[in-house]
Formats: sequence, C-alpha cells, structure tokens
Amino acid sequence: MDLQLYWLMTKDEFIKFEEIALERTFIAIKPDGVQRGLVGEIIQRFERKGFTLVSLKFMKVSRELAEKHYDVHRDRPFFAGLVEFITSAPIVAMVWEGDGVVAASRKIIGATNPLAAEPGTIRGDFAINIGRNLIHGSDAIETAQREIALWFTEEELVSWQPHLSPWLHE
Ligand code: D4T
Repeated sequence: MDLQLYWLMTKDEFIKFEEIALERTFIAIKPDGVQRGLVGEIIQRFERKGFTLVSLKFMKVSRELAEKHYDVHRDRPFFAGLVEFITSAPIVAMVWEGDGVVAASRKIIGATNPLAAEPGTIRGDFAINIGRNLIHGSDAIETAQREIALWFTEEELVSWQPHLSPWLHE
C-alpha cells in the first residue's frame, strides 16, 4: 500500500483495510518453553522479524481447552500425552499479525520433529524431542482463525498501528 494513502486514511477506512489485508496467527509457547526460560528468546524472534503483537497471555490451560485445541489429533496415539503435557504447567498464548505471518511463523518455528528442524529455527536451535518441541503455530490461515477464536475473546485482540510500519513496508 502506498505510504501517503496509508496516512491519509480515516480510522474507519484503516479498520476496513486491516480486515482485508492483515493476516493473524496463533502462537503458543508450550510448558517446556516457559520452564526452560525461553519466553523472551522466542518472542524476540517474532518481534525482530517485524510482526506485530496483537495479544499475549500467561495462563494454565484447562483440559477442555486443550482437547478442543488438539481436536484434529483426537484419534492419534499421542493425543492423551499432548493434552497431559499442555495442561501440566503454564504456557504463553499469543496472536501475531502481518503479511504472510502464518507461513512465515511456521518457518521461524521449524519442523515438528526438532531433530529435523533447520538450525536458525526455534526448534532447530533449542529442542531435541517431538514431544518437547517448545512452541505451537497455526498451520494455515483457516486454522489460525479457528484457534484465535478458541483462545481469545474479541476484546483481548488489540488493533494498533506500530510506528515502525513505514520502515517495514514499501
Ligand atoms: P504444533 O501443532 O504443536 O504447532 O505442531 P506441528 O503443527 O508442527 O505438528 P502437528 O500438528 O503434527 O503435531 C501437534 C503436536 O503433537 C506432537 N506430536 C506430533 C507428538 O508428540 N508425536 C507425534 O508423533 C506427532 C506427529 C507435537 C506437536
């Protein structure tokens, strides 16, 4: 979007532009990421890339929420262990925003199995086991929409214009 046009938009027009253009994803730092003191390191990777934080909360996950979140894996042999683990200790739930944020976050995170994850990715740099892979990121835009609605209320999602925008976008 043309920079001048961006600054000339009214608030209503900006909200409309935001609805059309801005992609969001759900990211969760799992209990192992919190326990290992990697919260700051992980958040920094999304900040430094240029994505915008839309919401963040530190919380214990209920069994009901965990089962809904991992519903697609309900019939997989690792489902019970997944639910057990994610409910075992606090996590950090977040929403990040920006062009292409869903796919880019998956790259920042790295492959599901940390031993196959490239160095430079979060899992590639800090993890060695699939059941302790530190972080979750939505795998598609539709999944992100479903997960954000599951984990956050509308009021918890903060729309704002970072002052850095003109230095991140043409
Ligand atoms: P998440 O959903 O946590 O971002 O991970 P991925 O998208 O990379 O991988 P996934 O949905 O296939 O798996 C969800 C979650 O289950 C754990 N898992 C997975 C496991 O413990 N054993 C397994 O064999 C698989 C495939 C790890 C991530």
